[in-house]
Order: sequence, then C-alpha cells, then structure tokens
Amino acid sequence: MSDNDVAGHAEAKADMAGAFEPSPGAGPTPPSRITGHFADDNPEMVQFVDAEGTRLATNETNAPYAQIVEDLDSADARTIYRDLVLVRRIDAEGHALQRQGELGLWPSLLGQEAAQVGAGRALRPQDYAFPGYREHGVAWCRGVPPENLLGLFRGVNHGGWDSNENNFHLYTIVIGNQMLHGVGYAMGIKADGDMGTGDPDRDAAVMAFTGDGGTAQGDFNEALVFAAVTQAPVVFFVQNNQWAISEGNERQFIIPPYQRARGFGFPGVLVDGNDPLATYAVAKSALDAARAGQGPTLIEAYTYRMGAHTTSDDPTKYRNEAEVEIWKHKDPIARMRGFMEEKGHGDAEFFAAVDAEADEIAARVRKACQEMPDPDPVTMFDDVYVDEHPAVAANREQFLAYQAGFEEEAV
Ligand SMILES: Cc1ncc(C[n+]2csc(CCOP(=O)(O)OP(=O)(O)O)c2C)c(N)n1
Ligand SMILES: [Mg+2]
Repeated sequence: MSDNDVAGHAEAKADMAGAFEPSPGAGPTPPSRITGHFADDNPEMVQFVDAEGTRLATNETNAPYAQIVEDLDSADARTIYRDLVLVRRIDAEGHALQRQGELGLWPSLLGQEAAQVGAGRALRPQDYAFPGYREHGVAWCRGVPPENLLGLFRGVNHGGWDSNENNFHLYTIVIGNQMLHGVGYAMGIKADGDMGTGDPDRDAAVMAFTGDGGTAQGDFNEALVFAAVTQAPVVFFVQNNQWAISEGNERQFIIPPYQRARGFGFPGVLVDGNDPLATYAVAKSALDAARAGQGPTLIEAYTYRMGAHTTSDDPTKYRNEAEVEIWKHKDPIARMRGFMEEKGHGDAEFFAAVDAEADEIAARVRKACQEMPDPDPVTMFDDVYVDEHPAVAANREQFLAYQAGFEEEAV
C-alpha cells in the first residue's frame, strides 16, 4: 500500500496549504464533524435497532425492508452476532501481529463489522464480491480463511487467494478500481443470461465495495455510468467511515453518495452502517433486485473507522478523540447483543461460547501466521494470466537467470 508515513503526510499537508479553501489542516476537528457531517439524524437513513439494541418502530424509511428483518429467526441472529465477534477478533489479531513485526501492514475494520457482515451475509454463493483492502468481514462471510488475509499482508502469498474458490475477488489497493472490475463481471453475468431467470440458484449479482474516499475517484464514477447504461446486476456498497486516511467527507463530496446514485440513473439508499439488521436487509433487497434484472443500487453504509487508517497511520494527528468517543456508543456488537437479549435470541451461555470460539480462532490464526513459510519467488509468475503468456514466460526466464547469478557468485 502506498500510504504516506505520518511525517511525509504532514509535509505534504504543509505543501498543500492554501491549495484548497477552507483547509481542514491538522487542527481541531470542526464542530460539524462531532455531531455527524451528513447522516446522523437523517430521516432517510434506514435503521432497525438503536444504539442500545432496542428495535425501532416501523417508519416510512425502514418499512420497505421490515419484512426481511421479520423473517430473521434466532439462528440467523446468532449467526450474525457470531460473525461480528469473530471478525473483530481476527482483525485485532491482524493489528497485533503487525505491531509485533509479523505483518507488513494491517488495515483495521474496527467499527465497520456490521456494515460488512450485513452485506456479506446477504450474498448468495453464486454472487461475486469485489473488495477493497479492508473487507475482512466480507471475506469471512464468503468463507475465505483468515490465514489468507494474513498471508497477503505478510507478503508470503502473491495476491492472497484464488478468487473463484469463494467468489471473492482479490483485495484491490488502487482506490475505486474494483468498481470497474465488478461492473465488468456483472455485465458478464448478464451476457451469460444468469440474471432474471427466476431460478434462485442461477441468478447472480455482484457487490462492489469501496469507501467514502473511493467515491471521488474517476474509476468509481465511470463504473456507475457503465452499470446504469447496461443495467448490470451490481450493487455498489460504499462504506462511509467518514475518513479517507486524513481527509474527511467534506473533501470527497458535497452531495452524499446515496443521493448521487439518482443522478447516474439508479436508486441510492442510506443505511445505518452500525446496525447489522439494517445493513443485511438493505443489502439483501438490493441484491434481489439486481439478480431479478432490475438494475444497480448504490448503498451508503454510514459508519465510522474506529482505528487508524492502517498501522502506518496516526489519526491523533488529524482528528478529534471526542468524535471517536461518540462512535463508541454506537458499537455494532453491543447493539446486536442488546437486541438479542431483548428478544431472547441468545443467553449468557451462547455469548460465552462465541467469546471462547473467538479465543480459539485468534490462537489458530496467530500460530498459522507465525509459521507461514516464505514462498519460492518464482511462483509470482504463475497466476498472472489463466494461460501461459509469452511475455510472462520471458520474465520468468529472466528472473531465474538473475537468481542463478547469485548461486554462481557464492561458489
Ligand atoms: C488511486 C489511489 N490513490 C491513492 C491511494 C492512496 N490511498 C490509500 S487508502 C486511501 C484512502 C481511501 O479512503 P476510503 O475510500 O474512504 O477508504 P477507507 O480507507 O476509509 O476504507 C488513499 C488515498 C491509492 N491506494 N490509490
Ligand atoms: Mg473512508
């Protein structure tokens, strides 16, 4: 990842002073951010449980999705809760392993568990997910072993995993680029006739993930145009965690992403990204529509990045701790647990068992990470194309000759 280190970033900021007015700089967080820039208290935001986990009454905004939530039983609620806890724990291990020098970098999903698990659980096996680099929760729901994510950030696997094993594309660091990949794949689904047949095991859709910063990229906007004019079966899932490294929403857009969708020609929905029932229901509804041939939807999941951008970042340099404190009270796990306790979906024994499972998984992935062998470097040429390509074959030969040079020197 090409993040600047903190010192470099400060210099870049100094160079840019005055380039944009007003510059948020590295000073105190403006009061507008503390109350929430766009979405807090926005009546258009779909919510089903409040910060305490109390089920909210049906209203005009959540009514279209209420049946999906009603259809969730105790087992579904337990699945979602377990996912939330386990992905948070895996994420915490990733962070710790980086700090201990076992990984090169780790982008934490802390705070975004509900957005990712809701979306991930709404996908069917034949759907395809196109992630950025923070979608560990979606990876988990797709069945990608967490060890693969760790291997990627340890630099011991060339890309991470075989995308087609779990219909979960490789992590993409080039911001917004995966939106184009996702739309292209969705156009392929349509061309293959795997859309709108009414067969629940055949009709497929794509979900392409990006962040608030990603919405400012050319790739993102081009992808939306293609999706609209081709009516491709794709759902754009924007996790608005309110920060693009050190740049807030006010530096990415004037009109929030969910409202921009209309201008491209398809619906946009704002959902409380810390409410797992709401994210699941909205994602399921949009995916069902896409599979049925009703075209794209953009979902803006309004959430918050509780940690640093990555382990190379220090958010205390540019944001106010008071903002983080406010979001601690909107914790998706506490919220889901409150809801389950209120509804009798889980007892103390269940919650304790999930915690114990989290401990086991943490120990397992940690050990696996520490024991990962270094790869044979020449394998980096193996999966560049599906078939052997002469240019790649030439690169491989060149590389082998280069390596052989060291052996001769050693003699
Ligand atoms: C095309 C491109 N430009 C710049 C970067 C450097 N970069 C890495 S992450 C990031 C911010 C992305 O913010 P956002 O889309 O909100 O996602 P988040 O990290 O918050 O999940 C930037 C600018 C990059 N990786 N790719
Ligand atoms: Mg962001």
